[in-house]
Amino acid sequence: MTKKVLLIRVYHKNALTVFPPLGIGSLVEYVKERSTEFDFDLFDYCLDNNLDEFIKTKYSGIKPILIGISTLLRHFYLAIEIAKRLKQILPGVPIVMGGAGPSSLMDMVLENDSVDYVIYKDGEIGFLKLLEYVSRGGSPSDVPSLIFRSKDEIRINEPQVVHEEEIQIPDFDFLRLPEYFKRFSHVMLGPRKTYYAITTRGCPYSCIYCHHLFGRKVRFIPIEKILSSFEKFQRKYNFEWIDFSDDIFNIDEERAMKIISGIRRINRDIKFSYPNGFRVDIMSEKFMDFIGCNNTRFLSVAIETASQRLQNLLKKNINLEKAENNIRYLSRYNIPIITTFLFGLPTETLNELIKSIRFAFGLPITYASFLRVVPHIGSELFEILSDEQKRIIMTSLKSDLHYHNIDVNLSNIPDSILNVLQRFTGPVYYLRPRQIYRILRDTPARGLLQGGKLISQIALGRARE
Ligand code: B12
Ligand code: SF4
Repeated sequence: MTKKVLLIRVYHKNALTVFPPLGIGSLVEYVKERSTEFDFDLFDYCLDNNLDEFIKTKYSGIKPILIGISTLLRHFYLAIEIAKRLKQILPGVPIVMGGAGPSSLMDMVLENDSVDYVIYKDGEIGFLKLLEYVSRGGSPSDVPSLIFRSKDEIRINEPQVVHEEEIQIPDFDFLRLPEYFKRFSHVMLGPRKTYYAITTRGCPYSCIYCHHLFGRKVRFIPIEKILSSFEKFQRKYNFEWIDFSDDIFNIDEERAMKIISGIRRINRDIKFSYPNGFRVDIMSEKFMDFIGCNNTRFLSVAIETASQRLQNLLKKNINLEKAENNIRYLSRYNIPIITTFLFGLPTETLNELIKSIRFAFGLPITYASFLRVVPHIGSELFEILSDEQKRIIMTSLKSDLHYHNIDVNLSNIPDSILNVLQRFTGPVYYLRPRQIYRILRDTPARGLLQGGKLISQIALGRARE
């Protein structure tokens, strides 16, 4: 008899931007490749409403052997509430948490009695071994990447990363992909019939505000696997867009070009978007010409600051001159480009912030985001906070911690000035005739209408991202 496993993807209700839970999808496929013993149910807070009802329907007279909860740090407080509720309605069923949030908090997660286990960083190998352990017995010490209670102490097992050949692509039917077609995965793009791809794990850079979730060695999923999965679902759903959300999709340009060509051989007209980012200062002209001629319809590049001093301090180390030259080069293709800038960086001066704003205003791009830097626990940036600042961040984990409402200012700029600049830079940026013209020129009408509505909501502070 198959053993039931309940998986829960935590997210806010009313979130504007939603994304299929690719992490859960990869875990399930990894286990299914190796065992027919387990049967998975998914409750996805982006799509589903009533957990109690769901459990009543799926688990009358039967219990799952394990509940797995996936959460980002931002939704951790919700994940804990959900775990507490599950302990009431499914008493005795062990609960494991995984994902970027628990991987940052590590053993702190187990300060909550309602969670029994954490699996940190890559989840695949640890998750399969944990399923085997809860269903057949053995020792938790043999489960890689596991954090667990043992008598009076909390034990952290060594992590084990999955080999690049063994990373599985999600079954998008299990993730109910068509229900995501009606939603926004990015504020600027609107609802789209999109296939979601992540083709690598890991990033070689060392930005101090990052979690380095998958380590610094880049693992490349075999191209044939990426293309065959795309082809299979393309036949079924006839996608209009493909999003690549790799940390840095252009880390290996030759490979990136092979993937793009392969996708276009399967669907010539598909539109490409890269919402999670390209590293713009490493692009060659050949690569920029290639993406310029291959249906690129959205490209995100993170600049963060126009101060070279702060680039070095952040260990982002973007070569600003090359970045600017490459953005200007790309602009000949009228690709909608979005760049991000972070406000309130450690030791940032008013002059440096104004330099960043002027830099953003001068770039030939379509969109710019001006966000407050959030020192997330688990990042190097968090370690430079004062005890009081750490306390504020830890307290805000009990509610909502976001780029738009952070109370920690690490810069040398007074709070009042920083807040005013953060609130008004976006609206001033978008209300310039030049910017309105670019948006009209570069963005498809549907995205523009919806994007405009959302930008104004965000500017007025009413929307949640
Ligand atoms: C796509 C994406 C998004 C999507 C949605 C992500 C989601 N999962 O729901 C969108 C665009 C909405 C988004 C938004 C944000 N994101 Co984001 N995002 C990503 C990105 C690029 C890919 C996520 C992904 O699918 N990865 C691939 C899968 C395979 O990995 P995974 O989900 O982590 O799953 C693996 C393990 O974590 C684990 N696992 C996951 N779940 C579970 C559950 C169990 C039970 C177990 C055992 C294991 C397990 O196993 C999986 C396989 O190994 C990551 C960067 C990255 N490389 O992962 C950032 C990342 C997750 N985002 C991050 C951040 C900071 C944000 C924002 C706060 C940024 C913002 N601008 O506001 C928002 C918050 C979301 C919100 N609306 O409130 C951080 C996470 C920080 C943290 N510790 O929580 C990341 C890691 C980026 C980084 N480099 O720091 N994001
Ligand atoms: S480039 Fe992105 S993924 Fe890589 S270290 Fe910096 S923030 Fe993290």
